[in-house]
Amino acid sequence: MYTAISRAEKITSIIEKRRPLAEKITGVESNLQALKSALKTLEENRDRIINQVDDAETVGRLREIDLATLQYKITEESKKLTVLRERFSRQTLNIGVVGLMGQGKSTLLKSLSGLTDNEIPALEGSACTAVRSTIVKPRP
Ligand SMILES: Nc1nc2c(ncn2[C@@H]2O[C@H](COP(=O)(O)OP(=O)(O)OP(=O)(O)O)[C@@H](O)[C@H]2O)c(=O)[nH]1
Ligand SMILES: [Mg+2]
Repeated sequence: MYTAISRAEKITSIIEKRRPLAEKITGVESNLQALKSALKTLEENRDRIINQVDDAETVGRLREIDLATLQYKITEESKKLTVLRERFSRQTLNIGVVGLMGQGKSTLLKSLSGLTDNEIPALEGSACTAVRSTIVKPRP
C-alpha cells in the first residue's frame, strides 16, 4: 500500500514539475507574438517609405532588409514551442516501450506501474502482448 501511494505522489510531482516549464513557454510565446507583430508594423512602414522615397540607393537598402524571413522563423519556432507547451501541460505520464518479442517490455511496465499480470500480462512462452497496447490508469 505504501509503495502505491508513493508512486502516485511521484507521478503527481513529475506532472507538477512540468507546469513552470509550460508557463515559461507561454511567456516566450507571447514575446514572440509581440515581436512578430512589431516586425509586421516595421515591414508596413518600410513598404510605405519605399513608395515615398526617390533615392534609388535608399530604396535598395530598405528592400534588402529581410523582414519576411525573420517573421517566418518566428512562426516556425512558435509552432515548435506550442508542441512543447502541450507536452508539458499533459496530465499524464506517457511511457512508450518498444522491443523485440519477449524482451521484457511488459515486465518493465509492470515494475514501473505496480500493476499485475491481470492488467499487463508478462508471461513465459510465445508472443504474449503481441499488439500495440495502451494501458491507462485513471487518476483517483
Ligand atoms: N531473466 C529475466 N527474465 C525476464 C526479464 N524481464 C522479463 N523476463 C521474462 O521474460 C518473459 C517475457 O517477458 P515480457 O515482459 O512478457 O516480454 P514482452 O517484451 O512484453 O513480450 P511480448 O509482449 O510478447 O512482446 C517473461 O517470462 C518474463 O518473466 C529479465 O529482466 N530477466
Ligand atoms: Mg508484452
